[in-house]
Amino acid sequence: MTAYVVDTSRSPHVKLHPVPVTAVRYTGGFWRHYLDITAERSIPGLYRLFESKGVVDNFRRVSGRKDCPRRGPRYTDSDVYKWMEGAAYLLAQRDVPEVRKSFDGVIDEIVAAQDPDGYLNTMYRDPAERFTAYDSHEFYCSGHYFQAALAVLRCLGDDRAYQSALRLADYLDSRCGPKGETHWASTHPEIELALVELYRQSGDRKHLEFAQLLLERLPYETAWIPPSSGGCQPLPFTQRQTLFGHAVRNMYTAIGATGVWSENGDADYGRTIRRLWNNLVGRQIYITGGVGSRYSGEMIGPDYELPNRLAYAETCAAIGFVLWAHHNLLATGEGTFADWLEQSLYNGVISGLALDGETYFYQNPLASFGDHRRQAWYDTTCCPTNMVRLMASLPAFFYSTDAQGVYVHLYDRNTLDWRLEDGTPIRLEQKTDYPWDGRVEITVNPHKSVEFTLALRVPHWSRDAVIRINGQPQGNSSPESGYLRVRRVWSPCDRVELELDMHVRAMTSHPLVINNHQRLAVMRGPLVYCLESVDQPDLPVHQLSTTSEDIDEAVAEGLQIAGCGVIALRLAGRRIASSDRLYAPVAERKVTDSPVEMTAIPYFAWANRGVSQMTVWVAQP
Ligand code: FUB
Ligand code: ZN
Repeated sequence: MTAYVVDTSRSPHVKLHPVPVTAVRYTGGFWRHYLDITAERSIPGLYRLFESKGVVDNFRRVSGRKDCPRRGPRYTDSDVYKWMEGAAYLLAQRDVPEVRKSFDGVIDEIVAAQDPDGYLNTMYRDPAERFTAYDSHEFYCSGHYFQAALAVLRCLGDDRAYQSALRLADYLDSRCGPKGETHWASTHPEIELALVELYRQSGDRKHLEFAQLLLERLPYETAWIPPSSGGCQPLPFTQRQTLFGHAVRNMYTAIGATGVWSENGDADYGRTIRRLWNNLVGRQIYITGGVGSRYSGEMIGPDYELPNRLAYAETCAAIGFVLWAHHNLLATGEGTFADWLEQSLYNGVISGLALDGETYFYQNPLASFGDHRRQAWYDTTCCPTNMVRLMASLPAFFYSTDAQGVYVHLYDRNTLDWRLEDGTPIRLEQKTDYPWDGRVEITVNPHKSVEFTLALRVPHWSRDAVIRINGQPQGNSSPESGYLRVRRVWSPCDRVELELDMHVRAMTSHPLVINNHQRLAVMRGPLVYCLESVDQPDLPVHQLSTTSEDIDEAVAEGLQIAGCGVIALRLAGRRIASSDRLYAPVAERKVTDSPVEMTAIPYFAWANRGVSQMTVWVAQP
């Protein structure tokens, strides 16, 4: 069994093949911190909360092991499944006895709650209730169960959940699939992407056909959820012109569609995926990689509607975007997908998790007046459980292979132990202080000399990239589709040095993003920066301005935030002040700004030092 998160290793219409989560071992660096807090705090902590909130008891109630009322929203089974998926990735990498115990127990509780006909859901207990309730989330929960079961099988070789997932899939297919009599649509998508992955494991084409059917089937009118109330557009996937409506549902739909495209190469799917992606990254996404501008309907709004303080930007939506980017990257091999994956991951995703791993954001606004803080638990706790499964599976996102060699998509300290596609074993050792520093050193260690291509991603923001091999600068090679490709005979201990340009960038928005009119944001490498009140105690962050010249002169300096070292930026600016009248004719307005020094910190690290105000977009004078 190979511990793949997404197994495109035999998909006919993909450019890149995945590496398993167990092939990459962190040796320090940025992401090891996230794996550590996930292992030590988030995963065990969430399980304890599940028990105290009765979420696992829901399964015990169904199996008759406990007499108790059902608790939590109708989709809360999915939280246990996402936790189980994350725990499987974690346990494949390290032993955490408390997690192992809960994990073994919870699989047993879930399997015991499955009905003899294969149906599994703790909410709808009377068979007559199945596939009748408005926005029931039965497919959504089932999809998360399939994903969890695959992770348990692939990471740990334990097939208890997988066998039960196959029984559930058979049941759903016989009732609601192409030959079933129940027309039940996937109003909260998720099952589509999971069915594609189930097909990849089982080889049974019916799972893929069911996924495609659900991407094209619409609910009956009475079951329709309008976008403004948390639904997607009333159109089959390939007829959608832009992403509009519930952000998470749209992201999961899109991942399922890329999965179908990767398997059958359907050109309509390919065109739609590109159209929707281009519009999303060209007109609808936050600079943080957050997705979803409106609280109402938790939705992606129209083009250029990107409020800052009222951004919804649900953590699950950013995670969904990262997963979609990853699927698109595997399908196409194009670096732009890895660039966006990285931008969202380092900003709008991990802002969702406190640096101590104990609390989570549900919404990730780009400005706050001090009214936004992370919580350990939400009644709808989709974001925390999504976060832990992503953090535990992240090692699988760093590298992939094709017939020519190995791709390096993300930079951090780690070791890859894997093989070329002809079976030759290969080890890469990465050393870097990325994202704080743009120097990356990779030691290539094949067992014996072997020719292959090493493709190193050069992010779009790096104006220059210098590459040296065994100390020798390489000529003017420019990146192709985002990657510098070095083909040679590699020998044990060959050393590659890559230097990315980490200059501080002053960023603007398209002028139609009216909330950011006359405002600048600061980026360095993949990181978006923000001003947080904690760092400028005497200055109100919403009354500061800066210029692109000030940003060009910003000075990087180390800062500790909640015990974690980050690079902060010291930059010059102004405190906005004016003659007192709220409204005045233009000619009478006197502006009396005074110069100040301010400190910007990485956006992901805000709200870790108590209640604070914050802004990403800073006024220009
Ligand atoms: O409906 C299940 C989850 O709850 C959605 O994915 C989130 O947006 C939240 O509404
Ligand atoms: Zn969520």
